Amino acid sequence: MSRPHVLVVSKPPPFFLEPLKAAFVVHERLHETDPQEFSKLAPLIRGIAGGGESTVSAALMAQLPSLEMISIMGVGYDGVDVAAALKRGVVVTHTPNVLNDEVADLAIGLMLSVARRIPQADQYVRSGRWGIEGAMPLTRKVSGARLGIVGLGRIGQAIADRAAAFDMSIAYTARSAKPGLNYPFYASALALAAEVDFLVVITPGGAGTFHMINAQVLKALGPQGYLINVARGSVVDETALVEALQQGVIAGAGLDVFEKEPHPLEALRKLDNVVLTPHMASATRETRQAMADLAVANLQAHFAGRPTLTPVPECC
Ligand code: NAP
Ligand code: 8YV
Repeated sequence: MSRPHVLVVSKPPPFFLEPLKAAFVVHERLHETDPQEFSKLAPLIRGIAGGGESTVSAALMAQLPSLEMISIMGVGYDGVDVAAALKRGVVVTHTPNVLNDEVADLAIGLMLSVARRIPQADQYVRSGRWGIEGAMPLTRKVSGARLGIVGLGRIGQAIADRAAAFDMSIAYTARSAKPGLNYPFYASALALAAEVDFLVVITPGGAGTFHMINAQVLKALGPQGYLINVARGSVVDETALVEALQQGVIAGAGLDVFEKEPHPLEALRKLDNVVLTPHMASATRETRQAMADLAVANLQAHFAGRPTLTPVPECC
């Protein structure tokens, strides 16, 4: 049987691209690189493969009459118009769970980095300031502090598990309370922010969470409070965040994601009370390999007539 044609909409790492090429006829970003050729081949394309930050619009899907499935290498799929896909019976898959540890590790890493000023301490030693000025100013204790988690899903729970080992008290907000989990639930990010020292954001992006962390929430977090965002840039009003950081409304922020990637606001990049990482929470060789394997396995299952392993839930 002939190999199914798959349009790749991201710039995939070799360990994702190579198995795709072995199993399918791959068209790498043909819709962008050669629209004329793309319109000729579009009727043949049965699958789309992309990453967590990929955009798969209803307009793109409309050009693909044979499209059957979209496989995302990432747990977030806010760039995919899932409603449009499901409406025409296109299956959408993602890669949940295999990256929980990695993203939770980075959330804790950012929390420690910003509170203990690890990047600044590194610079202090490298630049020779230690030898000239003596000890660095004191930093902020993390162990035993109050942690608020915005989004207690798969990754949120992995963050809570790690924070428990730091003797942190844990509270959370989500769309609904989790009866099986013994942490206090707050009905909103605003109510939660007022009660914690560290607010970690780990919800999906998209319309439902757009600018959920706004000026009011930051004010509630307060001048001793830290914001950590490992979710999506869209969840935080970045302009309000910059203002809060500049004016001491909050103490600091650790950010892996930004409203405009890969070009975060210059004002944010200039601040001393932030630690910034380039959307790399899942980016270890081990975890990206596991994500790629799952994304390929989903495509293979579908085209072999089997159910996919990790379809996105139909509800959200
Ligand atoms: P998940 O298991 O679906 O958990 C999402 C959590 O967010 C759930 O607790 C959910 O509440 C909550 N939530 C959803 N919409 C909400 C809203 N409007 N208000 C309040 N809470 C809301 O997802 P996950 O696997 O933990 O992943 C979470 C997200 O992390 C991904 O979607 C992705 O955007 C991001 N992420 C980022 C990176 C990175 O590289 N920085 C890597 C991986 C993932 P309910 O439980 O009540 O539904
Ligand atoms: C990756 C992510 O940046 O899983 C997600 O939602 O944001 C990250 O793991 C990306 O998806 C890699 O393709």
